[in-house]
Amino acid sequence: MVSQMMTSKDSIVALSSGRLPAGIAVIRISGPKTRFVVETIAGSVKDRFTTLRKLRAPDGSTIDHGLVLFFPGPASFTGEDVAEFHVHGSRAVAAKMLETITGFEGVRHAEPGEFTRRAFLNGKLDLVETEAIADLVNAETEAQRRFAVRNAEGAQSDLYANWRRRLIHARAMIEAEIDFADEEDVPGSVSDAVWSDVAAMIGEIERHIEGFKAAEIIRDGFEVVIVGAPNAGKSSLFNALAQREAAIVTDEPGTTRDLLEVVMDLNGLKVRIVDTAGLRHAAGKVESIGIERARAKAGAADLVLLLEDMADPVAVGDVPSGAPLLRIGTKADIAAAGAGDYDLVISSKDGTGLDPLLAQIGSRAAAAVGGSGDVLPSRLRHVELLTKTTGFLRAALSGRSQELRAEELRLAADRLGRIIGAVDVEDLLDVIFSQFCIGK
Ligand SMILES: Nc1nc2c(ncn2[C@@H]2O[C@H](COP(=O)(O)OP(=O)(O)O)[C@@H](O)[C@H]2O)c(=O)[nH]1
Ligand SMILES: [Mg+2]
Repeated sequence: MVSQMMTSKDSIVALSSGRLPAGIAVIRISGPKTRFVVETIAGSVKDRFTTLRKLRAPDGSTIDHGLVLFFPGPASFTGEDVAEFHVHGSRAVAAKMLETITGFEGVRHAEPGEFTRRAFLNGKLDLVETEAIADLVNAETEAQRRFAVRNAEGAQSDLYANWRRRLIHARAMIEAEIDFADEEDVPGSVSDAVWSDVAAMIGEIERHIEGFKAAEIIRDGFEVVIVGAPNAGKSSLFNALAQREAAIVTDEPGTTRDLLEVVMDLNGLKVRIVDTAGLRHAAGKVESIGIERARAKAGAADLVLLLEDMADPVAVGDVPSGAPLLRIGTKADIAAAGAGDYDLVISSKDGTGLDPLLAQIGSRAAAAVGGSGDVLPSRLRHVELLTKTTGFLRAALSGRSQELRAEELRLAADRLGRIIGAVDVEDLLDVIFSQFCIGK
């Protein structure tokens, strides 16, 4: 909370671009000292224009030549005066720039997420939008980028703000009815319409909450778990998909004892492939733990690949899984054709069937994340508050008096307000902004 109190006075500076050395480093500064720092280092520059300047330390020596941009507040990212210096991306230049700038009275290094935090505190972004910016900065796949950019533009916030407006309106109608209850001609149909809208909203919110699973898959990846008997060819498939020797392959049963994971990008979706210990009974202590882990992993997977050596099929019994399961016959290069009942037949050795398998995984992953235009809750935080919202809405529907029911509506709207940061979120800020890197 100390940083909170320093916020309005201090100017902050950070290296906002990535790891050095790089072609260019971007050093960003925000706060009341910004203009003075820019004018001292680069001379005066035209607002919002890019200017190439010699950048000088206060002792007059040249630090570098670079581009300077100055954005006067409040029309800037943080809402304060903001400047950027684009300099040569060496560690020495960046270090000298940071040292020089923090040498000014009232300027210090920024904390993680502090630029964005100021943007939030100055009303430039709501909380959901700041979270989306964190996601955008961290996006690795095309699906993550699309999802994050839509929310950074306000798609998710708009949804919550609309629900909240509807609830505030509903409560106003109910309170009006309470106030005018004595009068003869208050139409009962007003509150009927309000309560049917509230009931509809519960359904809308619950459908939206169901989308969290899809959001998790976009963010954390679609998890594909490979299971089967020892020597079924699991690690060989895993390596073929990873396109490297990530797992040890031998003809000795029980080689893989722990979970191994590779991350792939399939058509812009993050997919995690997990190799597991072979399922069998006669196993030593370490291997048994591995088998337990394999079963647990399969139980929580988004897709299970059950491998069977077509040349030497071994039954593995039940595979615990709530997820769809693909039965895959392996070692097609040495097994007789048409050996059994499989969804797909592969050979990790000669590559047979691997493209169709990848296509299957890709289309199942795409189906799991649903339509690309859906607005989804992007954080567990949102789901928790949405669940509380529907709880209050249900209480409102069944409340004993109009007064109590209006109060439940207030509590519900308040929870939606907490999601976007419209009400009382001081306690959430440190948690949320700790997700950011320095310089953002
Ligand atoms: N001919 C052939 N042998 C395979 C194939 N996949 C795996 N193997 C062999 O089967 C044995 C067990 O493979 P591995 O991937 O370690 O099986 P895991 O125990 O299920 O992980 C090794 O000797 C592999 O070389 C395949 O597609 N064709
Ligand atoms: Mg293995």
